[in-house]
Amino acid sequence: MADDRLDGYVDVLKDLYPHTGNAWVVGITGNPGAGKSTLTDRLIEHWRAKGWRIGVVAVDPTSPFSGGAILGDRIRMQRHFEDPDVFIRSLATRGALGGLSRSASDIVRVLDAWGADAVLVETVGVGQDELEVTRTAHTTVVVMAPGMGDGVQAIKAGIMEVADVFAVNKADRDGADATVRDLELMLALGQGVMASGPGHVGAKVSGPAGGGSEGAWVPPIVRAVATQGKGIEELAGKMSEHGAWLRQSEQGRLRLRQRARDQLYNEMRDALVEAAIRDLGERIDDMAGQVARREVDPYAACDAILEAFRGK
Ligand SMILES: Nc1nc2c(ncn2[C@@H]2O[C@H](COP(=O)(O)OP(=O)(O)O)[C@@H](O)[C@H]2O)c(=O)[nH]1
Ligand SMILES: [Mg+2]
Repeated sequence: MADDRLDGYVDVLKDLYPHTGNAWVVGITGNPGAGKSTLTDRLIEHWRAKGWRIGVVAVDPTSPFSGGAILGDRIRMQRHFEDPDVFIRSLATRGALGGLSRSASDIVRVLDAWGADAVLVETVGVGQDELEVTRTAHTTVVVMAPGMGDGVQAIKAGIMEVADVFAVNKADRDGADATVRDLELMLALGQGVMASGPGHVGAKVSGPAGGGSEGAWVPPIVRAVATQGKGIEELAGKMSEHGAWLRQSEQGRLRLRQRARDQLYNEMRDALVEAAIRDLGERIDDMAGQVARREVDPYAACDAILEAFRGK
């Protein structure tokens, strides 16, 4: 129901809110086929063994009609469906009011209130909407796999930005070393380490820079073979380190504040548009007609609507 944003449901979210704030929200993103669902399944297994309660939101708008990818996700995580302490929700529809990220973050809140210790959000790292979804996460893992055009060139700039941990999955295949090297190089360039020579690269690319809790976070790179459960322990460990960094370091806390602000902006954007439509619906329709006839440009139309809305 949260993904439909039915009437009255904001009230439900409000009631739930005091019960939220305990879940660690983890984003798992990357190209289709990289192994996100298989890794998610392994991470569920890993954390269930510690007695954690787990929520999963699988967002895959790439196949809204066939449901193909979602079906695949379900199969990948099937063994956890019977477990009462694992709740898995698929979200395939694009174009819901407020978009995917709002729907996803609403469901995350519901799972948080349900008592999840961790909520995993699996999302395809392709479009803006999907990247937006990862902004709801505390810790985001970008999953790459060798030999599927996942070379560094193929990494969207936006994806680099959201990565807290890199998982180079399918390390049983040729090319994993090259993928790791490419990533290390790219991270080094991003950190400006190249200025002091490539010899520093290896040292830099692991955990919080400088070892102190106040430093910037440098995304570690973990190799994994999700199908064999290899590298999961290390991956989960690095993810936990990131979670701790968020809570304990100055920069981490700053990130948490930015995340809260982003979420507020999202909520405001939707609420403001809805309020304007409620108050000025006809006027906006009229403006849209004028824009369609090219009697007015959309910028001027927007200014006029804002003006009218402010005057309310
Ligand atoms: N060889 C190999 N195949 C894997 C590995 N992890 C996943 N796969 C396979 O890759 C395919 C896509 O995996 P899936 O988890 O659905 O990827 P997603 O689209 O990113 O969620 C499936 O056939 C998996 O069995 C791995 O570590 N090694
Ligand atoms: Mg998947």
